[in-house]
Formats: sequence, structure tokens, C-alpha cells
Amino acid sequence: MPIAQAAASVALQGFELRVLHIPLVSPFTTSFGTETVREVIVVRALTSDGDGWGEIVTQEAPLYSSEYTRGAWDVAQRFLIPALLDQGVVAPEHVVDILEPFIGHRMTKAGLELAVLDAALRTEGRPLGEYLGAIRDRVPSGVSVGIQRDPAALVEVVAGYLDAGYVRIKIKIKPGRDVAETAAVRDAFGTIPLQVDANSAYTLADIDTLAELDRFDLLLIEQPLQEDDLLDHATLAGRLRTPVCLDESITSAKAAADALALGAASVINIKAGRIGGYLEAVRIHDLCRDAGVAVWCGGMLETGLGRAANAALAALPGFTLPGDVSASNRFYARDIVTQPAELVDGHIAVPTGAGLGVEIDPVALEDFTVERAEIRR
Ligand code: OSB
Ligand code: MG
Repeated sequence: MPIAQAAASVALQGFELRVLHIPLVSPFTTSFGTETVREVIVVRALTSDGDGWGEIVTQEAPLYSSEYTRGAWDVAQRFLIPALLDQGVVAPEHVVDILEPFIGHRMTKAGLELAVLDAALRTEGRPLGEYLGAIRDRVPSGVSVGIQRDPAALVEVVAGYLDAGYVRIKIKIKPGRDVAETAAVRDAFGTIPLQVDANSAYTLADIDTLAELDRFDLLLIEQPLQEDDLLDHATLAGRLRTPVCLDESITSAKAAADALALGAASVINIKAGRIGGYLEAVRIHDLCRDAGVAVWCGGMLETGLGRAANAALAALPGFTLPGDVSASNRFYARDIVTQPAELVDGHIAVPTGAGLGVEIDPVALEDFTVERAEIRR
């Protein structure tokens, strides 16, 4: 279902941007690197009716995608925010059109759109979930587990998450850290819902290794090959029993449609940041639903702001697999919202308040801020 009822327009007065450095509870290692501190940009849209909040999910370095924090910081202030402020009054649904002349930078655009959308929905008293078309009041919570020292350490970490109640485990893999890791988790925990994420670390030359994973009955393998390797993903999908899911390759609804047409994926990870916003996310949800393709909600170590929005998105009917929508404390000892997402019975509640439905903790926000900028009309 497309968005049933448009949101109100807002009179933009300016934007505040902050770069935050938030310590992680433990290092997070993927095939592309290790993070110990989440560097993220928080966006505050200043409107005549009040503020709206958003989050730009870039990381410090362009290792997951071509976007990175300082690039987002620059393009937002130099091009994107001036284009929005030039319009004065903006409807959230038009943010994407206003920013369309500027190529790429989808994470930055998504963060700006979310802040405008939050401001608009707060003035209307309408929750984001209701606006997007949510049909659930809580979503099943999966957890993304980084690469550990060795398979035994991985089993120990996974045991902790299963004890906490997570309903699906995703382990990060890379060449040389794949079959033994997956075997160890499968052997230790039996038939738990399990999937792997390679973050583009393989090539078609690794097809035999990837085919070895077929014996573990995985829900899916996520992004084995590079972002622009759609045809190679189709070739690989034809050789594996494990369903191929795309993350990095799905940069837009168009890319999603192309991937499905080519047979490059049979499952799609929807991340609002990567594709330019929550409205584009609904478009991908809708096209996958029409095609009978399962989707799930990915994550980018969001703060309580993006985490609230992800829970709302994951509550749409086509999200039939558990997402990487984990509790705040999976990554953070202290969040920047007053009511961080909690895991209850393996689920995360969809916020019911207006807009994102979470409130900023101004002290935490200030404590984690390393740089601040304000751009006024
Ligand atoms: O590939 O899904 C990914 C985190 C950062 C960048 C890419 C990815 C991830 C995760 C963590 O897997 C998801 C989360 O829980 O936020
Ligand atoms: Mg991924």
C-alpha cells in the first residue's frame, strides 16, 4: 500500500546538524572493519511548529558504502539543506524530489527527510508507524553478531543473545571465517533461525566455499558479492540452495526491481538510510510484496531515533522475516533518547507517540556531540 494520507507541510526555518561519537558496548567487526565508537550525524529540523529529528547513518569511512560522515556533513550543508530551505514550506513527501538533482548521497537525504517527516507528523499528532502503514504493535527482534576471535568465542556471544531472547541470529562472515563459524553456531544451537552476512567480501571464484554453507539450512546469505555485481549474484543464486539476500546492492526501488528481474536476489534487506529514506523503503516493500518476495528491516547501528523509525517500518505487512531491529543495549550503554528500545519477549515495541514517538535526552545528546552546525534560512 502506498502512503494512505500525506503528511502536513512544514515551514522550515533551518537545520541543526551534530556529529556524535557514541561508544559501543563491544567492538563490532565485519568483513570491512572494526568499530568501537559509532560516529553518526543527528539532524534536527527547525520549523515554525516545532522540531523534527532524524539520523544520517553514514559511518566514519566509506567501507560499507561510498558515503561517509564527513562527506555527508559537507554535502548536507553545501547543497541539500540550502535546496530545502530555498523552498521554505516543504511537504515530507516532496523532500526526495527537491533533492533529486543531487546524485547519490542517499543516507544524507534519508536523514534530512526523516527530520522533516518527524516534524510534520509531530504537528499532526500522528505516529510514524501509522503513517507508513504498520499493522503490528511490536516486531520480532533479530541480532547481528560481529566476527569474533574464533568460533568458540562466537558461540559464547551467540549464547548470550539467545538467552536475552533474540529470535534470529545473523553472523558476519568473510573469507576464511565462514564455514567453521557457521558450523560451530549450528552445532551448538540446533535449528535456530540463522543467517550470514558477507558484506560484499567474496567473488564468484569463491562459489565452492559459499556452496558449502548450503548444508547449514540458513535463512539466507546476505550480500556475498560487491554492490554492483547484480549479474554475478544472479549466477551465484542459481548455484546455491541458500536464498541470496541483497543489502548493499539495493540502493533504490529501481535497483530492487532490477535485482528481482535478474534473479539476483530472492530476499531483500530494506535499510531506509541506504536507499534515501523511509518513503522509498515503503516503495520497495510494496514492490516486493507484489512480487511475493520476503523483506526484512536492516540496521546501521542506529541511535534511539533511527531505531524507533526502523521498528515502525518493520511493522509493515511485507516484513515477514525478523530484522536487525535489536534493543538499544545491544550496541549502547547509553542512548540519546529517554526511552531506549528494549527487548521484551524477543520483540521491540513500535512507538505509539507522534512522529518517531521517542524524545531526545538533551544531556546525552550534548555529551556525545563532537561538532555542531546550524544552517538558517
Ligand atoms: O551489513 O547489515 C549490515 C552494520 C553496519 C553496516 C552494515 C551492516 C550492519 C549490521 C548491523 O549488520 C545491523 C544493526 O543491528 O544495526
Ligand atoms: Mg548487511
